[in-house]
Formats: sequence, C-alpha cells, structure tokens
Amino acid sequence: MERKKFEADPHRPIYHFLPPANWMNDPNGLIQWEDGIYHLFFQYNPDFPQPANIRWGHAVSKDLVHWQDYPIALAPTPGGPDKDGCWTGCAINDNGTPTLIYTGVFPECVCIATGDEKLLTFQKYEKNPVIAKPPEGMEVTGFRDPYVWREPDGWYLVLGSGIKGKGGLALLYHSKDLRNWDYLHPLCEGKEEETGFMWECPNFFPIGDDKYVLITSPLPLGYPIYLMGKYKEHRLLVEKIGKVDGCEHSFYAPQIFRDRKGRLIMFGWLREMRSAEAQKEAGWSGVMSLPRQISLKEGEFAVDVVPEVEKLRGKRLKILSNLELKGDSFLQIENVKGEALEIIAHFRPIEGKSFGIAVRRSEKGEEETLIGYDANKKAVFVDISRSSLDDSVGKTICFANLELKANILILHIFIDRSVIEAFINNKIAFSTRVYPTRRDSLGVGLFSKGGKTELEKLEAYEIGSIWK
Ligand code: DQQ
Repeated sequence: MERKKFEADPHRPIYHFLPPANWMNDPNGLIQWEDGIYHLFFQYNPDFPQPANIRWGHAVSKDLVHWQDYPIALAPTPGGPDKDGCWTGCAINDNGTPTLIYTGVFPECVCIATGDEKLLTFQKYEKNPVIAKPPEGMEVTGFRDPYVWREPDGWYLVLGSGIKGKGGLALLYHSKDLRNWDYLHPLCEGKEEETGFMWECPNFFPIGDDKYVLITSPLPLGYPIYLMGKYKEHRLLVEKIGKVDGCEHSFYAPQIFRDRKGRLIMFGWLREMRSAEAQKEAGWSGVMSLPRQISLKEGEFAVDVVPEVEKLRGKRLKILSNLELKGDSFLQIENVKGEALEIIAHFRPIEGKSFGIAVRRSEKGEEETLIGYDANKKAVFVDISRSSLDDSVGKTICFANLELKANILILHIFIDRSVIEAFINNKIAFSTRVYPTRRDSLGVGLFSKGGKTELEKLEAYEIGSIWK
C-alpha cells in the first residue's frame, strides 16, 4: 500500500527492488535458502530517506526478480553493541540454522543472530559481539562488513578495514563455531594511493578452475573493484585488479552469493545522483540493481544480467534487422518509447567512430542518454551529460575499455525511470541514474558518427511494475 503513493513519481523505478519508502543502501545477507527461496536483506531506514538508525530490511523472491516484503530482520538493541545501527553483513547456512553475521556500531564490531526455519524472525546471540575490536596494535581506518565462508577446517571471515597511512585491506579470521574467532592475518592488502584507505564490504569467493576473487568497495574511490588471483596459504595473491561496473558513480557495496545452481549472483546498491534535498522531497532513496551473474569468460572477469530477467518482459514493441546507419545520422525508432523498457541491439561497426543508442530522449533531443562505442578510444561509454535539463543532478561520461574482437557490439539495456543498466557484449555492466525533466523524454534512437554502422538486429520490450 505504501508503494502506491509513489506511482506517479516519474523517477521511482517500477521493476527494480526498493523498499516501500525512505532509505535503502547496501544489499546484505544474500542467500538462497534450502527451500529455494532467495532472501535479500538490505540496509534500511524506514523512517526518512537518509541513513540513520540503520536496520536490516528483508524481502524474498522465488525467481530473483519478483519480490515480497518481509518484516524487518534486525534492528538496533538499546544498550547493545548494535545500539547505533545494524550495518552490513552476510547470511550463511550453519547446518540448517540461518545465521546473520553483521556489523554493530559504535564502536564497529561483529555480531551474530540466528533465525527460524522460515527466516522470518532472528534472535541475537546473547554474548554479542563475537569480534569486539581490531587486533592489538592495529590502527585501523574502519572495521566492518563481515563476509563468511566455510573451508574443510572451519569458518573463515573477512572484514573490511584499512591501516592508517598505508591503505585498505581485508582482515582474515578463523572459527570452528562462528562464535569464537581468531585473527589470522590480512587476506589481501592495498596501497592507499592505488586502492584507497578503507575497503568496505569485502566479498571473497572462488571462480573458474583455480582463481579467487575479492570484491570490495574502497573509500574514497566510491566504486567497487575486483582483485583476482591465486589463493595460497590463506592469502590472495593478486594478479589483476579491475572495475566491477563501468560507471563509477552509482553501483556500490555489491554483495555476491552462490545460488543452488552454483551461479555467482551479485546485487548492488544504485545510489541516487541527486541532492539530499531532492531525495527528502521524493520520500525515498536508493534502488537495488538487477541480479547479475559473475563468471570468467575467456579468463576475464565478466558480469551479465541473469536470464531470469526475461520474466519481466511485457509487450514486444519492435524487431528491426539489417539496417545501415549512415555516417553522422540519427534514427528515431518509431513505436519504441517509454520509461520502463528492455532493449537488445547488435551493431556491426563498419566505419562509425561513435555509435550506439540514445534513450530517454526528448523529441528534439534536448534531453538524452547515450550508450555506445567509441572506436578511437576502443571503449564503451554511457553519457549522462545531457540526460536532464536539471543542473543539480549528476552529469558525466563513463568509459570501459573493450576490444570488439568478433566485430560485434551487443547492448542489452534496461530502462526503469531513473535507473539505467546496460550489459555490453555479455561481460561489462554499466549502471547509472538519470532524472529527465521533460515529459517527452521517452524516445529511443540509433546514432552513428564519423562513418556508417550496421544494425544487425534490435528487439525491445515494455516492462510493467512488479508490485501489481
Ligand atoms: N554501508 C554500511 C557499512 C558499509 C557501508 C552502513 C557501505 O557497513 O561499510 O550502512 O556502503
């Protein structure tokens, strides 16, 4: 019911998860339970659209894309170690007992809570915190966001941290019973000038035949990175570092879990790109990304949207094929219009130096968002510099390097009012937020600059609300 009052809000997404109202940030405790149900917990302030008195909101899904609200799972206990907030953490299956391992503040510490078999209510462990403070002698820049996994000799926990004057790092702990933890050593350390002073929200998991990945959201970078390499003697020997998302401004604090099919599924928080004042006025802030799958493709870290998103498809709007776009041309696609769409386009660059799709475009192009390929830079880009005539919202262009090996560019784009997510060649994700001001900023078109481009095919679908 609470969601109904936002129906006419032109910026509020209709098929991405977000709570009924007010503030949401990081995804927490992602898990697919034994009965197949997916659980999504999240950092939540149900009172007003700003981060304060943070609780764990909770929603469930059978298919990763349609959600049902559940009661708040964790709330601060007055006088307890989480009295100032239940911050980020994870969920694990401890031999049939759903167990949440989370951050209590202040000071930052690790707490645990166990749930009933339906994961409806959670009891906090009476001896919380289970990790009270940083290891002796360590001057840390933060100490939060536990992520836990099992190895043959017990449980391992990685905590986001940093050493003053040196840089971000992930601290590794070991336990036999999830309640008594021993600090081992850093799982991995960064240099402040390269990867920031504090690593928030670490996630650690094996990928492919013999690689491991640490995903973290470093401060002050403000966007997540992956560190990939070999895992030896409980240390990550980093071979490659890269961005998890092509845009460096919205997608943040992702969490990754392995579902029952063995897939690595990731959700992230899509931050607003408008002022706190505008968020207050709107009455809500923060959106969850679509579920993404992480894998190795030809040895490279790859992100794509999960196939379940096809369940969101409504009416098919258009199919185009074999169309030549002349140099320096723009082609409006008739009948493909809207604020909630899925578009899949395959381009074959011939001579075009810059080509792609314009979305949320007003009739005369006063507002538009461009997603395309820059052949000179050999990079895909998302350009939100002209997405809105409102000067107070974010305006930028983001790039991610991409060699068009098979000479094909596939743009898989999701538009959901202020949210745009694009998946390029099934391996690079871009997430952004746009706030067009004009009511006619609904158009979709194709552009090619500096030479011709071939559109091999395009299909588009309407997407309706998941809350009806
Ligand atoms: N958000 C949480 C912290 C985490 C940060 C607080 C990342 O636990 O480090 O809401 O966005």
